[in-house]
Amino acid sequence: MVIPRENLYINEALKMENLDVFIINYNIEMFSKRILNILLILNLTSFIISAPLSICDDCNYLSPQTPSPLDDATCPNFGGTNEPFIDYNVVLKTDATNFDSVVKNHFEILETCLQRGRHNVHELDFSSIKDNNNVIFDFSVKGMIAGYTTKFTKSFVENYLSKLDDVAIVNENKVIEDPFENEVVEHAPLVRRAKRPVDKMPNLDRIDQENFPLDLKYIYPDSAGAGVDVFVLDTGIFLDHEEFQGRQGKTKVEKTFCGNNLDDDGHGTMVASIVGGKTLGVASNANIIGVKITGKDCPLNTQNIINGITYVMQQKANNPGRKIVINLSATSSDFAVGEAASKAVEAGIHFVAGAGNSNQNACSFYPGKVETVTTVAATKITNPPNRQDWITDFSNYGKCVTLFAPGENVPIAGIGSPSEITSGSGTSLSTPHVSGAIALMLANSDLTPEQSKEELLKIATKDKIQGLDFRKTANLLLRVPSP
Ligand SMILES: [Ca+2]
Repeated sequence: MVIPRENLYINEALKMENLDVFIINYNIEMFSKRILNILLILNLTSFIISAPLSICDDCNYLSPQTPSPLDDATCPNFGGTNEPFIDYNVVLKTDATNFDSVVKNHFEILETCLQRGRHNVHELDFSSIKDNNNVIFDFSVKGMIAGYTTKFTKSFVENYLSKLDDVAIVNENKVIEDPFENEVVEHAPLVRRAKRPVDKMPNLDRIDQENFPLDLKYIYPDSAGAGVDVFVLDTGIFLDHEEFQGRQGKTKVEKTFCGNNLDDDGHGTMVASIVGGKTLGVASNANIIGVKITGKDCPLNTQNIINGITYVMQQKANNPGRKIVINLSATSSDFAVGEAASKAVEAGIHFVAGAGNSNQNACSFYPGKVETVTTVAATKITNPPNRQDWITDFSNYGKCVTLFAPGENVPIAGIGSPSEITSGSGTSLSTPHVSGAIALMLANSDLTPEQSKEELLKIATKDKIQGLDFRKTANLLLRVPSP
């Protein structure tokens, strides 16, 4: 028999010698709890703290377990002077109803207490900042995401900031070691599509047909991604390259979080050339918009990935009608990157991310782990006469992978000269195939991110990829929409 909880309480009480005292305490305790509930509903927690309630011995539950949002009466102690200040990325807990008030309260107190200037990173000219120590880098986008990067001591974060009700994530800003690890770029020049047989580009040839043999054609809708903006969050783009000249779609580097907007690394240029290069690209009429988040002298860190993502969200907020795809070929272990990506998708941005190149479970990396993000692993196409699709040796795998696209020996634009074409391998190169494919879809539709992902899965080539026995992954290979 199940004894109702209240009865059990009373039965136990009956065993006690001083029944009256117990019942009185019990009633006062219940009364106090009710008062507490009412106060919590009214958000009058300051009253609880100041009101002397000594009517019971164990009143711990009356003290809020976490501090309420930054108290504007007194500035918190930001930590001892001996402790180093470290950069943290903070994402606030907001929803549609409380966005403005959370942002206002939190930032006002930060600015007042820290005596630091707050700058909107999406409008900020970073070269104008002389002293990072005294800046709050605000990456909020109204109604979509609220957060910032600034310096705190570790003990302040652990003991105070991380416990605030309005803080969703506070993670140390870490440099991502070797963000494009294991990627190989060959410097043996290839010949351009216009001047050579298509059999030198099996990657494009493969993604428009189900079965081998390759038909030496790459067939796609005539609109070729026109009117769609693919933001390439990367190292910038070598705009003088012939792949980006004379296209219908425009190519530009619109924003940099890393000094000048030149691609001194080559990674962004090769990714952009697969998205929409004139001869090498999947969607040769799409607009390609570079956002530089890393470069030779600018190591990739969480902050810059978030800055890049939220920058694109701001563009979507400015013009909700824009059809926007984000291509992020880098991975991070920081949940904050996943949160930013998730919010971007909620804002209507189609988000395509690389699975990573470490032959591990893709679920270990953000933003690929985020369910609404389209996460791309890499295949290779074996040589004739026995052509097959295989998962590459380096590709990450597992249930967080949405689908595969070619990612080994892919022809790409180089930064050595305006005509340099080389080849490269990595999920960084399979990812832009999918970004281009989504641009092809969006040029002729108004699909939501959820719908474009569904459509990708629907039209994908099924069960052709070899080598998945020990790296269980959905056997789906990119197929671009038919004309
Ligand atoms: Ca073909």
